[in-house]
Amino acid sequence: MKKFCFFLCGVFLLCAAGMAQAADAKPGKEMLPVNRYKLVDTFEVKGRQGIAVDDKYYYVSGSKALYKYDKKGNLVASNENPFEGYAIPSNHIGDIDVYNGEIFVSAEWFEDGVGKDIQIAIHDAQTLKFKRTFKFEPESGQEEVSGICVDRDKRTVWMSCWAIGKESGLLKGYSDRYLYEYSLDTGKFLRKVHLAPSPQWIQGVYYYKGALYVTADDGEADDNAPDHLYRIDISSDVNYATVVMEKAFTEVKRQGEIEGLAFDEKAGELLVHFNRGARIILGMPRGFYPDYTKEISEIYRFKVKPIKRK
Ligand SMILES: [Ca+2]
Ligand SMILES: [Ca+2]
Repeated sequence: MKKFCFFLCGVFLLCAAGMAQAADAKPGKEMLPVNRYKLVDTFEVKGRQGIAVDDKYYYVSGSKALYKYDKKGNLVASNENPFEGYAIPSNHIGDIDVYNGEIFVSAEWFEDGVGKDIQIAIHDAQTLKFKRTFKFEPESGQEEVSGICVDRDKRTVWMSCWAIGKESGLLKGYSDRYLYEYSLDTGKFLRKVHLAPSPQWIQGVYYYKGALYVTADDGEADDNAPDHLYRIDISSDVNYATVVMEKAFTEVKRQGEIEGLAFDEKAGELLVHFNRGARIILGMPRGFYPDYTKEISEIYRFKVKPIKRK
């Protein structure tokens, strides 16, 4: 009995020491934000989905349209019939990217929170017209697409997912837990990366300086809760990745729906697309909040400043 008591005391002391150590432990550098983001300004756009940027222009996607703005915010081109030439009917465009004169469009048929028939379409950045298709691999298991981006260093294409599809039989209303990677040159599906933890309602994905960044519409507008930017380390070739919260968007004019994102490397800016004013149910606008008679879509520009840590 005595021996057993000593054993219990020993176990208790070991646990207490372990807990004290855990309480003292500080998160490693890799679990902290790498940048500060200072709001520069905002400008209103047509289109409620995504944002892409090259040296001269901003590109904005609506659910059924593509728009092009100069860097002063003037509309210079639009394509309000973007699905012309698509092989399968489509009614929804998510976040977009532009690379080497081509716009990468993630498209699908989207209804009441469920997506199907994912298509990756490449549009000409000059005319905004459909140019060619980038093959989607159904074996990847991806059932919905909310955003697409190009990893300029590794020459791969990444896709994000907003919700788990109806087919999976899993809990609807949560983001898929994966990001999906393809070869830019061959179009071959390479891997899916499991996110830990997985942000809820991912709206866009962008590659910037060795990491992926995703925007998540995880703040409930009715509770005035902010949405977030997360950073994902994809430097190794494994099929899982750690997710770090990079920023909470507390400075928006009214909490609403975060959408796509892009980094303007030349200007050193983060661009984030936000919608406000409309009530969103299952990913679709249904009526307005008081004081709003229409939904307002805006691009927020933030100056990016790297945080120096020892
Ligand atoms: Ca979206
Ligand atoms: Ca939100």
